[in-house]
Amino acid sequence: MPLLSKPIFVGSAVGLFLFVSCLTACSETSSQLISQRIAFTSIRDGDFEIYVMNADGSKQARVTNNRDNEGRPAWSPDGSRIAFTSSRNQNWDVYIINADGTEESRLTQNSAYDEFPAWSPDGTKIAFQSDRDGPYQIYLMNTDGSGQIRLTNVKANDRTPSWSPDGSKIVFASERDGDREIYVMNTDGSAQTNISNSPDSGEWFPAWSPDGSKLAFLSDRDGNWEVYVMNTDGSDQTNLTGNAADDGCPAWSPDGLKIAFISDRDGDFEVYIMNADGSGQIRLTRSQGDDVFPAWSS
Ligand SMILES: [Ca+2]
Ligand SMILES: [Ca+2]
Ligand SMILES: [Ca+2]
Ligand SMILES: [Ca+2]
Repeated sequence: MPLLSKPIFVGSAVGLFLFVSCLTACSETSSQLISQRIAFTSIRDGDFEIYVMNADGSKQARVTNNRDNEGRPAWSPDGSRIAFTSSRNQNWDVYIINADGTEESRLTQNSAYDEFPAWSPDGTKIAFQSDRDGPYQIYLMNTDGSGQIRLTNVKANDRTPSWSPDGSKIVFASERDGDREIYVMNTDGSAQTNISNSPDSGEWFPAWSPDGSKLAFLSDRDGNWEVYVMNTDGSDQTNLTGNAADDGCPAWSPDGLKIAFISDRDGDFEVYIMNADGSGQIRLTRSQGDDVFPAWSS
């Protein structure tokens, strides 16, 4: 990042140079965040709705307006549309809406719970979880709702899919080994592999980093929910939040430098952001009631 090439005043103290450089860096970071958007779910108006804000927390605006609950937003790769789930038909279904709240359409028509949409990097497919055949399993469909196929087939819950940035793999959480673990598979459902291998704790909610090298996920191995990060082979599992409250729902910024997450450290769940090493944790929402499921637009 460009810093001042020389002190403003000849002979000025190094301290002044560092101070001015910091101001430059800080304002750049702030302007980058203002130009990026985070979608999330909030109950601030009485039931859960999809909201969008700038990534510095400014301009929080409601996208959906419905008396039932809307949740789990996922951006289309071009940033124009948001997939989400709604309970308006007495069960959960996947919908798509333009980011400005226009042109809403329903993708699943099944009486089961269809939830947690995840858009493929090329924009052509949506992975989701459904309990239509028993336990939750991972499914795939086209973005108009056609071509719904099942990818996993086990007698335990498979949930919370997330795509690799190259579109070749899907990571998800599975309870097939008796506790929650992070699994990865090819997008045709082949080669399903446990990569977290932590039998004494629950691991779920994986999110693939934009450069493909890391997975953020949740674990309760330290007694409460924390955001962790690990390499895609399961090595180097590192606690990023380290807070006695529950922390969850990690979502990477498009440049991979930051992670949005939720925490109830201040009373109820609010959306926070932090640097990808866990430093610089900042609260973005300040509403009555829960703000959850942040999703960072690319
Ligand atoms: Ca609603
Ligand atoms: Ca449904
Ligand atoms: Ca586990
Ligand atoms: Ca925690």
